[in-house]
Amino acid sequence: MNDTIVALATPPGVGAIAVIRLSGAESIALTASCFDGKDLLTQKSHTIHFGNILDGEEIVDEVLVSLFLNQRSFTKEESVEISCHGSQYIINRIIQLLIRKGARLANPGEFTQRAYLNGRFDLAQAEAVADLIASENESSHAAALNQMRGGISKEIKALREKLVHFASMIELELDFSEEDVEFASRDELKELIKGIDKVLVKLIDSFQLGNVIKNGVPVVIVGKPNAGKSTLLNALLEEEKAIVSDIAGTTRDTIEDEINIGGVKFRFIDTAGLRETTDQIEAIGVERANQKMKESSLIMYLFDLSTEGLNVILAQEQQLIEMDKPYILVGNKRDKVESEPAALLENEHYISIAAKQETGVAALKDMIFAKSQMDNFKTGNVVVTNARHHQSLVNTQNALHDVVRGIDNQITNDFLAQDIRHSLYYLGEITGEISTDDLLDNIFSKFCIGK
Ligand SMILES: Nc1nc2c(ncn2[C@@H]2O[C@H](COP(=O)(O)OP(=O)(O)OP(=O)(O)O)[C@@H](O)[C@H]2O)c(=O)[nH]1
Ligand SMILES: [Mg+2]
Repeated sequence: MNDTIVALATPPGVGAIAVIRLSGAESIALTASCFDGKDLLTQKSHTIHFGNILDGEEIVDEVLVSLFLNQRSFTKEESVEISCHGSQYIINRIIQLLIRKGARLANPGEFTQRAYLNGRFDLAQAEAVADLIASENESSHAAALNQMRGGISKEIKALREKLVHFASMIELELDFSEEDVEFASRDELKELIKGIDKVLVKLIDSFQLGNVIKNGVPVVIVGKPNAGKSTLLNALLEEEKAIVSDIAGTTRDTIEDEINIGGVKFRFIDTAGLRETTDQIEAIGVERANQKMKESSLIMYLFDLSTEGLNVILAQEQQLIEMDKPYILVGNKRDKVESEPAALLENEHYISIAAKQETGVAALKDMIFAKSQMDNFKTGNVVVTNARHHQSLVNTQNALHDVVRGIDNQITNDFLAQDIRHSLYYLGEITGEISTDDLLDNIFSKFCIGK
C-alpha cells in the first residue's frame, strides 16, 4: 500500500494555478528527480521551494513545491504538493513525468482512504470529507463539518462501549455455565438497551432531516389548472423554467429545481393542475402530483383569488390538515381582486401574492423557511446524513430488539451473547471498527480522483 500515488488535487480545467499531490514513501525522491531547485531530500517538513520541473533538459513549468514529511500530512504519509500553472497541458505533462519516474495514478478517494487506514480519522469522518467537499450551502456544510469533527462517531462509540461491557459479562457467564451465576443483571441490560434505543431513535429520525439537508427540502406546489403554479415556480427560481400559459392543463409532468433560502437548500416541485381529467397523459401527471404531495416536507396549495370560492379553499385546507404535513395556503393573482376574504386573512397558514408581478414572493420565502422548521438543525445536534449509517443504525436497533425478546423468552446465554454481538457489529460498521474490503472500496470509489 505504500507505493507513491499522484493526482491533480484541484478541479480539472484552466485556472491560475493547479495543485498536483503525491503521497507515499517516494514522494519527495520522485519530485526531486525532476526538480532543479534546492535538494528536496535534505529539507524540513512544511517548507516551500521554488524551482523548475524538468523533463530531461526541457523546462516544463516554474513551480512551488511544498513538503510534508512522514506522519505530518493529510494522509499521514510522506507527501508533496506541486503548485504549477493551471494549464491542462502542463498538468498532464507533470503527472505523466512523475508516473514515468515511478509514481502511480491515484484511485478515486485514495488519499482519504490512506488517511483513514493510517488512523487519521474513522470511517464516518472520512465519509464526511466527501460531504464537506460537496457541501453547497450553510446547512450541508454545518452537518458535514460536525461529522468530520466526530459528531456521530462520538455518540456511536459511547453506545458501543456500554454494550461491550455487557457482552463481556455475558460471555464470562458462559465460562461459568456449570455454576448458574449471573454477572450481568438482565434488568440492567434491558434498562441499558432502552437507553440506547432512545439515542438510536433520535439518530434514525435525524436522517430525514439529514437527507433533506443534502438533497434539499422538498416543497410541492399544487392547485387547480391555471392557478399560476408554474408562474410561481419561475418567480421563486428567478428564471423561466416552466411553461406558463392561460390554457388549463399546461403543465403535464412535474418540474423541479432548487434554490437557497436562509442557507438551506429547498427543492420546489411544480405539478400538473389537480382536476378530474379524461386526458391520459394529464391523468398520469395528476397522479404524480398526488405522489409528490406524499413525499414532500411542505405543501403549498395555490389558488386563484379571483375565481376560487372560499368553500372550496376551506375544503381543500381540511384535506391538507388530514395529510398532517406543514402547508401554506397561497392566494394568487392578488392584483385581480379588490379585497381578500376575512376568514383567510385571519388564517396563520395564509399568504397572498401576485406571482406574475412577483409581489409577495419574498414574504412567501420567509414563510416557507419558517414552516419547514429548518432552523432546528442549527442547534448543533448530531444529524445523520449518510444512508449507509442510517442502515447500520436500523440494523443495530433490530438486533437490540432481538436481545430484549431473548431476555424475555429466557433464551440461553450463548444466543443472547450472539444477539449482542450482532448489534455491536452494526454499530462498528459506522465508524469502521468493523469493515470489509468491499465496504471500503464501495465508499471510497464514490470520491473523485485526487481526494
Ligand atoms: N393577473 C395575474 N395573472 C397571473 C398571475 N399568476 C399567473 N397568472 C396567469 O395565469 C395563467 C396560468 O398560469 P400558469 O402558471 O401556467 O398556471 P398553472 O397553475 O401552472 O397551470 P397548469 O400548468 O395548467 O396547471 C397564465 O396566463 C399566467 O400569466 C398573477 O399573479 N396575476
Ligand atoms: Mg403549470
